[in-house]
Amino acid sequence: MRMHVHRYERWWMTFGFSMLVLFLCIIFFAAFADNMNPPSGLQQIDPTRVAQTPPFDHPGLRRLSDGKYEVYYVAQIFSFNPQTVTIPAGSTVTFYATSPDVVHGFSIVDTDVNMMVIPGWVNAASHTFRRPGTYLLLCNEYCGIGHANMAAKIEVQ
Ligand SMILES: [Cu+2]
Repeated sequence: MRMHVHRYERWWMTFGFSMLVLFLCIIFFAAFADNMNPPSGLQQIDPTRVAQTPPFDHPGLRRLSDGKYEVYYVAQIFSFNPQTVTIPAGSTVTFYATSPDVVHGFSIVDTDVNMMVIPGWVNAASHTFRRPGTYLLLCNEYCGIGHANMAAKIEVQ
């Protein structure tokens, strides 16, 4: 016995299946050709001991060499520590962030730095700041009542 499938039904099934194949192709292309992958090999940290664990016991800016910096951030309800860092234009900065409480976001406006800050993990992202200006660092994961005020600044001079 052969099941009858209406013509429109068949069109939509073909359309749906084609879209699925198309999306999978895009994901595979992004992963293997563009090398876009979820962060891996991340560093772990005890979230109850962030304030005692170097280098997060002294969050802030470290100068590695000319034009190379790193910043260690603690994202905690509802602020970032440090609140402001100042670097010369043209610097490449690696941002390290962790959280002792809940999941936060770490997004720097006008850059492609956008990561999650997850308790128990240290996440990292780098950016080269070519243009001088004040860059806004925002939490973009809803973390509670004060979420909207959770921000910090990066001054590029
Ligand atoms: Cu938030």
